[in-house]
Order: sequence, then C-alpha cells, then structure tokens
Amino acid sequence: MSSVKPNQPLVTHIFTADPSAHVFENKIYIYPSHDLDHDGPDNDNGDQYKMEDYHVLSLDNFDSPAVDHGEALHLKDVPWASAQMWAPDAAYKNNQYYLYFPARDKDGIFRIGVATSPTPAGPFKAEPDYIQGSYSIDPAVLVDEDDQAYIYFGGLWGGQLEKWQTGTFQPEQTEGPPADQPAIGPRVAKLSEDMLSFAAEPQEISIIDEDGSPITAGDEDRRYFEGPWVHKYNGYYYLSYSTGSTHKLVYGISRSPLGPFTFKGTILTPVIGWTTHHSIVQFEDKWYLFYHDSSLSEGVNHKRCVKYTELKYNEDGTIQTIDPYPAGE
Ligand code: FUB
Repeated sequence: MSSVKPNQPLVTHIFTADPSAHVFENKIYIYPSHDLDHDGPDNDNGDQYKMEDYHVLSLDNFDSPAVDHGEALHLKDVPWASAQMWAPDAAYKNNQYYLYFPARDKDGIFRIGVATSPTPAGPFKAEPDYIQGSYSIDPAVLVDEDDQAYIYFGGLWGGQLEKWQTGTFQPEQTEGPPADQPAIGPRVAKLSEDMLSFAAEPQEISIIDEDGSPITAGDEDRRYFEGPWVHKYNGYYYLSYSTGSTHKLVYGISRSPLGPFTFKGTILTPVIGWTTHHSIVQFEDKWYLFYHDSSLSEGVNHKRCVKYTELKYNEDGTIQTIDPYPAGE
C-alpha cells in the first residue's frame, strides 16, 4: 500500500464522502460516509445518497497508507433507522468513543443517533433509539477544553431543516425565509455528561457579517447550507460549513461555542461534484482540511472520494483559501 498524498483520494476500493477527522491515540482517524454505487434517481432531495453503513479509516501519519478498518456500523443494526446513513462524526469522552450519525427514522424523518465503542475503529453499538429532540443531518461534535461537549447539526433541502422552522416537523414546508430575511442557521445543543442525549434544547446559531447584520437567506455565497464543523484556534471557535448551491466551504469565528459567528471567508473553492463537506484537524504542528470530491467517478455526485490537504492560517487568524486542484498536481 502506498502512502497518502495531498489532494488525492485516500482510498479507491470504496467510495467515501463527508470525512470527519480526529486525532485519537496518536493516529488520524477518519469517519466518512460510505457512498453506494447505484443507478437510482439523483435529485435535490438527496435520494442518490443511499448509504447503508460506515467504514472507519486511519492514518498513522501523513507518510503512511490509509487503513480501512472495515464495517463499523450497519443500518440493519440500528433499531430506529430505516435508510440513508449520511455524514457522521465521532468523539471521545468517558474512556469511550461515540459515533454520531444521521439517518431517516421509520417515518422518513431525519434524526441523529449515537453508537459507542471502546476503540476508535469500532465496531460501534447503536443505542436503541435516536437522540430525543434531534432532527436533520450532519452532526459534528466538539468536546471543549472544559470537557463540555457540543453537537452541531442541520442541513437544508434533503436535510429537512426548512421543515423545522416552527420547532415542529412540517412535512409540506420546503421553502426557507424570504431572500432578504436572516438565513436558517445550523443548530447547536449541549450534550449530556454521558454523551447520549441533549442536555438542553437545540438552539439556532446566528451567522452575522462584520457589521453585525445576519447573513440573509438570499446570500447564497455565505449562508449556511449543511456540513457544520467547529474547531478552536487561538481562543476562537471557528464554525465552517458548506454553502450548498454555491459549492463553497466557508467559515465564521466567535468567542463562544454558541455564536454568534462573524463571517470571515472561503476555505475551499468548489470541487468536482455537487456537494462539498469537510473537517479540520491539527496533527502535530500542522493543520489539515479533510474534504471530498467526485473525481474518482469523474463527476458522479454520489460516488465521491475523501481527500486531505494542509490548511494554513494568516497571522490575524484568518484561513488561507485553498484551491482543491493546485497547478502542477
Ligand atoms: O453524504 C450525504 C450528504 O451529502 C451529507 O450529509 C451532506 O453534507 C452532503 O455531503
């Protein structure tokens, strides 16, 4: 097996997407979605993303090959779920590893579940029910320096966040707010000490511009779409996410894990394929962006591959914009 290279697929024997990377036990563990190869419909509802299981990948370091640890959790072993195991994340606390994942429940509503394992590679055992009060997709968990864990989540369109604008599920509601009104924000909830439930009701996160005005729903270059990730750098919380219809990864910063987050700029310009989704992790003295594109399938939206590249900060703490296809590579 050859060592991984920046801007190249981490693995090619399966299609992978939505990489959540963490350093556990001095290695880099990556928790991706596992894209299925099929000829079904491709639409704005995300029906093409039919995933049924998770594989955990790991790297000893950036000079080593990527190891696939095999199936870590399958849909058939999640009692409450019926379909579409989308972008997961993992966390470590209480001497245990937790895998957070969205899936449709038996009524077709996206919920977020949790599964546990004594080891970072799994296999994971799912809790019997989804996290009460959870909804939508793309969980990302930050365990803060004081050990309080926060879960961020939410996605528009197929991720159903428009349907929760009143606080209860409105199946017919597909529209977001008018273009000049504040955009729908991602959600955040404190997790309980045992990491298995919400300690408080989820709150909507506000993303504002430098003048303090909310980013509006019509501002598709900056408004939240899906795929939240929160990391800390120099005392600031960085919330990064996908803009969906404009295909960028962008970010804002805050002094609080609950926001509001002030919009700062673009991390990654558009990749091959419709979706863009990422995580940011420090390994030794460098920072890395894990992301995906559809290059391995020459552009098929639901046949994606996970990649990484180095991420650099400017002296003022802003992030340098990354071109996923640098000249000469
Ligand atoms: O992989 C399925 C969905 O596509 C994810 O949940 C979204 O973030 C997008 O990448």
